[in-house]
Amino acid sequence: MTLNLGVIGCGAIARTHIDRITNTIAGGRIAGVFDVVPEQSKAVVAEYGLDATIFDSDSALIESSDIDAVIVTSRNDAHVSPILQSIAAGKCVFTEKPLATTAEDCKRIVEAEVTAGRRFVQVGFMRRYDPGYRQLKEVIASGEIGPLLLASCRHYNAAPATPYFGTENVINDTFIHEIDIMRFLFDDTYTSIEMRVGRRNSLNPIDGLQEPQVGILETSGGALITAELNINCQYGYDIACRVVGETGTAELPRVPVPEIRKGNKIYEPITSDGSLRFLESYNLEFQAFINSVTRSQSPGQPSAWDGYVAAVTADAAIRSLSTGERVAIELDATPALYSA
Ligand code: NAD
Ligand code: ISE
Repeated sequence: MTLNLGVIGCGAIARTHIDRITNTIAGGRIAGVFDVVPEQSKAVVAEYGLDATIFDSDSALIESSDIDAVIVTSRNDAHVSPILQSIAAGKCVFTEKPLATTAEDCKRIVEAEVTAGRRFVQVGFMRRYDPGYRQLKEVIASGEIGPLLLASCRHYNAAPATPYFGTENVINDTFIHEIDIMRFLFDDTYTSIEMRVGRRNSLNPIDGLQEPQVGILETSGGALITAELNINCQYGYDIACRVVGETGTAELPRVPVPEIRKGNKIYEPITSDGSLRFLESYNLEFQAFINSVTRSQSPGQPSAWDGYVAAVTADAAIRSLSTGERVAIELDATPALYSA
């Protein structure tokens, strides 16, 4: 069986997902597309030679009997409505991160699933599928480095993802990846977060965008996780993570690239394109989504609950940025739907 997928939001990341579903992974095809800018929908159909309907609204796509499941790749602040509509229509939905830009909106999605009595949503925290992070998780779970004490993360982008990137987006668009993956690695909840802003990079092109930022997360077990968020680093898409246990440390493996020797230098190239850095992770997360939905199962992890927890943490981080203080993180009790 081939799963007929409908894409809502046909921008940069949608193109990469349409490409992987059409040309790389198995079991799905793009059967419909919608974008508020009609030229965007037309362009992806032409670029990828799709046999797909161009819908004139997200509702028409979601309700169409030709669409089995939905992919939401619109901008961050446009995710909630198509996700809620998909749940109401009884269709599974893969949404890019963040689930929504506030915890309040994420909670509406969680409540819709709880009322429906099943999970429909998979959130695009693709690092959970990254082979490097998976290896790190295995090292931690094996007990080889002992109980975790500390972690440090680097999340650098060569330049901001959009011309309208704001100070809060450093948290709810960028840092949100570490917020999710470190909770996954530590297998623990967060109790507090503190944010600081560093000296402005003179090459930062956006007025009012306050970064680089540093975040300090504390887990309920008392471990501390620091993250450097630097989205004007100029030189490439650079992700690093080191965890420190009681008897040793473990680091995210570097991406294997050729070592170049030239002009009295030895160096390794680094891409500025995040969709290349995490290529395999995106392929694996989509294959997991397609496989589970095809088998009439709820989609795989990360769930809407994971999206909600990340948003509660991001909201607290944004409050810390404005108050300059450490902010406590408080979660609702986990509904039974997400505890398995
Ligand atoms: P983009 O600006 O290139 O594309 C967004 C598209 O959404 C545009 O074509 C826009 O016209 C369309 N759009 C806006 N509002 C819409 C609406 N209400 N309904 C339908 N379409 C609408 O942005 P992008 O870089 O492709 O990012 C899209 C999403 O993917 C964001 O949520 C972003 O956070 C996420 N993303 C995730 C990763 C990752 O690593 N997982 C990487 C990049 C982007
Ligand atoms: C973008 O939306 C992503 O999700 C990338 O992985 C991240 O590095 C970048 O900062 C975001 O803008």
